[in-house]
Amino acid sequence: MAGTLKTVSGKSKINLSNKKIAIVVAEWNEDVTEALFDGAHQALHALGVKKSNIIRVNVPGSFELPLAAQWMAEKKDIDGVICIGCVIQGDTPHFDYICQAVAYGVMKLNLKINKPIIFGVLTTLNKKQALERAGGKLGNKGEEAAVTVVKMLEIH
Ligand code: RBF
Repeated sequence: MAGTLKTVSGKSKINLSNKKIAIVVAEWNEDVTEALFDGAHQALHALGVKKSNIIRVNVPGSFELPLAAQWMAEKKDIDGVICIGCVIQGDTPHFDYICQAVAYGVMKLNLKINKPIIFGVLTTLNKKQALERAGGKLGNKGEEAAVTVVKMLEIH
């Protein structure tokens, strides 16, 4: 059994109508990252975040996610950031370098900025695995990222 799915069930316990969330989206494997973005955007709205308070920024690839997330998180009015990406294993070791750099960069940013910066990055062996997690049979990890940022705002 894969990990527990965290799906949207009703509104958040806190008032999210004045919360502003940035979603940073990597353009590599955009069929996957667009589906993840849609999942995150719809879930944030369903939980109570106003559409006008969801700010989207695109970056070329996942490696660029931490810096763009930092730029967004540094803005006073941004309460949290969701990083969306999809890194698919190829024939060379780039996969390991990119995944490690992004995961470490995002984690470091959480502690530096003191705001929730969510790791919504798929790291898969192939496109099929990615699509299964981007609205396919294993749910939508973008939606889970939205639930996660709201849970972090609820406990802060
Ligand atoms: N970015 C992704 O978001 N997903 C990928 O699967 C991906 N594969 C890459 C493979 C190679 C060989 C290279 C050089 C880059 C890849 N990138 C990928 C882009 C990377 O995140 C970044 O945008 C570029 O390396 C420029 O800094």
